[in-house]
Amino acid sequence: MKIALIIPRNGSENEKSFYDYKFFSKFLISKKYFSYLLAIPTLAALTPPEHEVRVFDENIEEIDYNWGADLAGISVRTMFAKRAYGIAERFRRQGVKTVLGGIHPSMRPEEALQYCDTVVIGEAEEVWRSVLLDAENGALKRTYEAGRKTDLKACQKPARSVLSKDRYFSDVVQTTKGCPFHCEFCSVYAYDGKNIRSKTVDQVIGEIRDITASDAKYKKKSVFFADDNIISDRKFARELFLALKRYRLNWSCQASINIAQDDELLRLMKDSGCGAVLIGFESISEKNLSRMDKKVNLRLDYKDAIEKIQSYGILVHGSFILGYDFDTGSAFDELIDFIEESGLLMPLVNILTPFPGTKLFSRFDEEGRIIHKDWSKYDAKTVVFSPSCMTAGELQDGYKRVIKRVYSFDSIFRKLNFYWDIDFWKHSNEVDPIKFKYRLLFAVRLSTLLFSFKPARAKFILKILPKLFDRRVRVSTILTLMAYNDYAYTGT
Ligand code: B12
Ligand code: SF4
Repeated sequence: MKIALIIPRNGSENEKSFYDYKFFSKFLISKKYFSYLLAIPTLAALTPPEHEVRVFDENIEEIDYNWGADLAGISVRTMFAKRAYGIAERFRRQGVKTVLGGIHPSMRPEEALQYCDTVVIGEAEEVWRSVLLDAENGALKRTYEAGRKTDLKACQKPARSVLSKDRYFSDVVQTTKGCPFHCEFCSVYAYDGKNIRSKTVDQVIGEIRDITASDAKYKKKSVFFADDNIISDRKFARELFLALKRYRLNWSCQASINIAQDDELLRLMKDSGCGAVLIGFESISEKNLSRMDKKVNLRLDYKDAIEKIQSYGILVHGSFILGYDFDTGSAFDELIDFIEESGLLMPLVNILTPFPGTKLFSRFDEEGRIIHKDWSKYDAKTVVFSPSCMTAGELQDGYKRVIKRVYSFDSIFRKLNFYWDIDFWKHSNEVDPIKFKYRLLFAVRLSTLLFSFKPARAKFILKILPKLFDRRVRVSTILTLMAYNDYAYTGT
C-alpha cells in the first residue's frame, strides 16, 4: 500500500504562537519548523517494508492529495484536531482509508470516528501492523486498542529517514513515558500511565548516533528530549547523561523543579550538553498549586531553584498557567514581577486549557464552565472556559498584558545584558564558538529589519548591533526572543 503519514498544521497560516517559528522562517528566508511529531517516524518504523511511506508535515509543506495514497494515518493533538478532521474528510472523499491516532482521538474516539474510518486508541506499537493488514484485506475495524502499555525496551528506533530533516531546527528523542503525579490539568498520567517506562541507554544512544551521523554537516546537533520529566528515573538519567557526553549535542528537556536539589545530575546534564530545561512552575500561588495537585512544586522556592539550575549554565524556561481558580485580577502583575525579578529569559506563559481526558476537563464540564469545544482554540493562548475570579475577557487581556511586558524589547534587552555580563553561555561559546561569518550574516539580515516601520524593534536592533561581535553573545538567543516579541505584540 501507499501510506501517507500526516502532521496537520498547528494553528492557521496567519496565526502566531510561541511555537510556530514563522518569525524564524521569515528571518532565515527558508520555511523551517521547530520539530516533527515523534509519532510519525515511530509509525514509519512499525510499517513493514513492503509498503511505501510518505510523510506530509503541513507545518513545512502542503499535503499532496493526488499522491495516490491507499491509507492516510494522521497524528492528532487537540489544538489541531479540527484541521486533522478536515484532512481526514478530504482523503475519505477521495476513497482513501483514514486512520486517526494520538492523544485527542484516544480521549474522544466517538467524536473522531465521525470524520475517519478508524481510530487507534492509545499507543500504536502493538496494533499498527494489524491495522495495515486489515486495511489491505478491506476489513478495517472502527477502533483498535492495545491491551497493554508498550514495553519501550522492546521498541524499534523511530525511522527518522522518512522526514525532511533539514526543515527542522531540532530532533526529538523520547527516553521515558509515564508520570506518577496527577496534576489536574494534565493528560499524561491518564494517557501514558502512572508507571515510568524507559528505553535502555543503548537504545537512546542508537537514536543519537543515527541523528548525529545523518547530519554530519551540522557541527552540533540540537536535540529535544520529549520526556515529561527527564529525571523521573534518576538512575537511568544518570547513566544516560554519562553516555551522552561524547556526542557533542546541544540538548534541552523538560524536568520537575526538584532537579534543583540534585547537584550531581545538574553537573552531568551540563557536561553532556544540556543548554536549557523547561520547568512547569505553573503558578506562583500556593493555593492554585494545591488545587492543581502539583505537590512537587510546593516544597521549593522558585527563585532559589532557578538560581541553582542556572548556576550550572543551564537556562530555565519557566512555564506558567494563568487563569486557575484562585487567580484574581492581581495575578497578572504578580507574575510579571516574579518573571522580571527572577530574570527568566524565555518564560512560557499559557492560558489554562481544559484538555479532554483531564480531571480539569471533567470538573469544568460538570460545573458548566466550558464555553465551547472549538478545538482549534484549545491552544493555551485563548480562553475557552469561564474563570472563577474574573471574566474570560479579563483573563484574555491579562494574558496579553503579561506576554507584552515580559517580551517587551526593554525587558529583553535588560535581561540579555544580565546574562552577557555573567558570561552565561561561556561553556557553549567555548565548545561551539559562533563563526565571525555567521555573526556578520546575522547583523546584515538584522539591519534589513530596521526599515520595517516598527520603531521599538528598530531601536532594539540599533542597541543590539554593536553587541553582535562580542564572543559572549549567542545570536540564536536573540532571534528566539525577537520571535517571542513578535508574537506578543501581534495585533497591537
Ligand atoms: C514533546 C512535547 C512538547 C514539545 C513539542 C515537541 C514536538 N514536536 O512534539 C513542546 C515542549 C514544544 C510542547 C509544547 C506544547 N505542548 Co506538548 N508535549 C510534549 C510531550 C511531552 C511529548 C510528545 C511526544 O513526542 N511523545 C512521543 C510520541 C511517540 O508519542 P505520541 O505522540 O503520543 O504518539 C503515540 C500515540 O499517541 C500514538 N499515535 C500518535 N499519533 C498517531 C497517529 C496514528 C495514525 C496512530 C495509529 C497512532 C498514533 O502512537 C504513538 C506511538 O506510541 C507530550 C506529553 C506526552 N507524554 O506525550 C506533551 C503534550 C503533547 N503537549 C501538550 C500541550 C498542551 C502542549 C502546549 C500547549 C504547552 C502546554 N501548556 O503544555 C504546547 C503547545 C505547542 C504547540 N502549539 O504545538 C499536551 C497535549 C494535550 C492534547 N490533548 O492535545 C500533552 C499531551 C501534554 C499534556 N500536558 O497533557 N510539547
Ligand atoms: S504536569 Fe508534569 S508532573 Fe503533572 S501529571 Fe503532567 S507530566 Fe506529571
